[in-house]
Amino acid sequence: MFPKNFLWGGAVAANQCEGAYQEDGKGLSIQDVLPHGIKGPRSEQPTDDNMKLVGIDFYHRYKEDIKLFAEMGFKVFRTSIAWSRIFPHGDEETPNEAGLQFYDDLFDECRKYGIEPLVTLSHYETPLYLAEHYDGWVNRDLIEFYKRYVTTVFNRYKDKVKYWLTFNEINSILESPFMSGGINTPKEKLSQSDLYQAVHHELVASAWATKIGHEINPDFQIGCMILSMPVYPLTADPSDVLAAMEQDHKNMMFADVHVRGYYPGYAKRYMREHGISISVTDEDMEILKNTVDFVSFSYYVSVCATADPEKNVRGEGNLLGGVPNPYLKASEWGWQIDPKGLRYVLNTLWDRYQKPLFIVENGLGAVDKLVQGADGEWTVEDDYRIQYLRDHIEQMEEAIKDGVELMGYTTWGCIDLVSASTAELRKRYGFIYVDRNDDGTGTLNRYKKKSFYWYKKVIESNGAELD
Ligand code: BGP
Repeated sequence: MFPKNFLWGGAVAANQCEGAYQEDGKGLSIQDVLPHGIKGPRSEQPTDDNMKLVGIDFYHRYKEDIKLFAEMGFKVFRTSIAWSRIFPHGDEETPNEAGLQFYDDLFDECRKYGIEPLVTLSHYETPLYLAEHYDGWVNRDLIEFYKRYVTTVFNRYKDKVKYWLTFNEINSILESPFMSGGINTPKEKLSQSDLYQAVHHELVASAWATKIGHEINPDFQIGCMILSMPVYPLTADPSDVLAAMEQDHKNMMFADVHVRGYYPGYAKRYMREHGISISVTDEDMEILKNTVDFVSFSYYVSVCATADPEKNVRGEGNLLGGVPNPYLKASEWGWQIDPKGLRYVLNTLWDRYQKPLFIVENGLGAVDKLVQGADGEWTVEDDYRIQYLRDHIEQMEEAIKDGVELMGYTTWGCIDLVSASTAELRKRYGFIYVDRNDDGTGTLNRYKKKSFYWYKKVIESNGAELD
């Protein structure tokens, strides 16, 4: 049984759906020069083959889309604020009023239907200027710029938004320094010390956001957001078990600092033994003690780890990868599907922290086919998506029975949008089909998929009816 006030809903990110990349004073973000996601080189300038420049035109069509979310019964809608709409370069003293107004209107529209906004402050969309002129989060100055930005939006939306996330999938910076941390230095030239310095700056900035947010409105609920990915030992060999533990530590460090307020011993050891030296001030250590109200995470895949170098091959997967699991099937993009892993993650995080948990991303990226139904309406028969989501919701319910405190569930890409990793539109996650293709064609019209009606029933019955 799901708790009475369970927050059912869906999630998107500004850069993957809004488009309007130069409208109303918006500055460029790093996404505007990433036409191929993390799979290809960045461009010097925005180019027409970059599907994010138009996205799904959410900037102009959000009213129509929120209405559809309301029709499904959403209690919560997760989106991000594009930092470069508010501070176009990121280092200005004063914000861009037109950018602020857009989010006022968007949050008002959500509230009109009783939908609670859940807002990510930084979702892979650092202003490009900060990347090019400061090397992104490697530079300590970004802490001040971020503080100014979050103070501005917290003050502005303090009566409209209650739930906030500081950085999307903060641990992904280890794998994708440019997309996740706005770090311009090419990955192969970036030293581990600089990388971990950037990590530290983000962790400090995140704690600042929690402190500032609670001062502005004590009712704010502020969470961290981790890319969660269970790491299983490939075999029962104790060396594999330890390899799994060590790989897991790299990710858990981020949640540990957010929840406990200090670096765990294993992280200090890792840095020591890898010649990583970072500068940390006394003030930083104090600020880190501002811990989060809840722990949110994305969940798509699990991976395996092994101590045997010959078996240590990397499979496909959500930004951070690992050794494929021989027991699991994969999506069309090679992401291994593991609903039981969700119950495992929920239990692990709950046992570790005893903090409320929030699943803020989960879903299946698939190729969809628009067909005409018996009633003449265009739709997508996405039974595979329904199956995927049902299997995961069942495991959420198991975890709740285990005693886990779960606040809510926002499926990823509740409306089709541009993929983060591949920048494709044909990798669709939505309950709502958007007629837009990777060659830039399409009417941008919206169509309800079969899963739209299914999810509506799930929400209506508070998770009791999953068939
Ligand atoms: C997460 C990101 C999202 C989202 C999702 C699906 O890593 O937080 O922004 O896109 O994964 O990934 P993709 O779009 O690559 O299929």
